[in-house]
Amino acid sequence: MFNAASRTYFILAGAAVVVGFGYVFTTGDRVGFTALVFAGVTALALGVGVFGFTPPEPLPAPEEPAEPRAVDTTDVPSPSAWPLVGAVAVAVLATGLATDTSLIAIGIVFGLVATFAWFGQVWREHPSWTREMSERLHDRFVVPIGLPGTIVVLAGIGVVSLSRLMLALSREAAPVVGSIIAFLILGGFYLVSSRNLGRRALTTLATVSAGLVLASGVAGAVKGEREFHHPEAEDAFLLTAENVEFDKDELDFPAATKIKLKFENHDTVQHNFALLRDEGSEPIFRGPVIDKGETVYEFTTPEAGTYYFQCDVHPTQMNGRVDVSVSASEPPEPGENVTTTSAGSH
Ligand SMILES: [Cu+2]
Repeated sequence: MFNAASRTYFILAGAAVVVGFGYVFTTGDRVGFTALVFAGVTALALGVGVFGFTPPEPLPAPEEPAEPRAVDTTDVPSPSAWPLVGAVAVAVLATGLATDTSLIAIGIVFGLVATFAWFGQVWREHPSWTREMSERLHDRFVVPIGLPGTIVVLAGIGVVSLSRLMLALSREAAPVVGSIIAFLILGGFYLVSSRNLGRRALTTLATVSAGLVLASGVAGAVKGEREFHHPEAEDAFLLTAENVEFDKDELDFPAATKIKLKFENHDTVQHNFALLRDEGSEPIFRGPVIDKGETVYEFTTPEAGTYYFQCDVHPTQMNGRVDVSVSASEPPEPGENVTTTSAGSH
């Protein structure tokens, strides 16, 4: 029924979507856009729920007050924490869609757990539920499947979250934070094993730690990964193809040396690099043709001398001279490879 609550949710949903589109067109930031659209979809779902499940607004009171009626309360469900877990699942899923695929999986797992647990609670509260059924379910499902499954899922969430956190930290900070977390885990186990903590305290502790791990993982995923040195690109000679041209018309290689040539193709057409004795002769080394992207060619240079290089796809447009000499310098320093800065580009 249309009432104040459902109207509010529908208005919120529309506003979130409009603001989301305005936001993405002005800033180009897709993370905020996804979050706003998800907020809108959630508000829409809540609005539909309220619309479908609330009774019509009461009619104006009649002249004579009606006889008070006894209200049947047997079917009212008891309070449950599972809708809250479901909300967390939706939030994680939304963050995952905007940032990181692994978070999508975590959100889906959380959502499934919340759904089944919620249904389970409703089932157990039904009058037909007996103690005998409870024990059978416990023996045949909870202990052999539910418990190990939950442990594996929780451990997996912890591992993924921690890996996102570690990838976002700098190379210097990661071992420190890792050690602190390891000591915290050890300390936690020591507390649990040495003291007689109540079940409720343990549950609270586990929930808070899981929440912290997940939150730091989400924060790490949003922050992005630090840049890494790619060992195969280190000490490599560089050659770039753009607009059907090489960026160099002369290459200097050391003689009779195994070298790496990092080849970047910025075009949508295919290119390669081939080393020839002379124009038109059989290639000494022929690199596989690549699409847009990059590759690292590895080959051993010939004896000192002057050689020729070309792209086999465009031999007349893309070619140059290769000087192979005994005294040729080492490859240039890869200037842009910085190891420790974080890439907070999202
Ligand atoms: Cu080419």
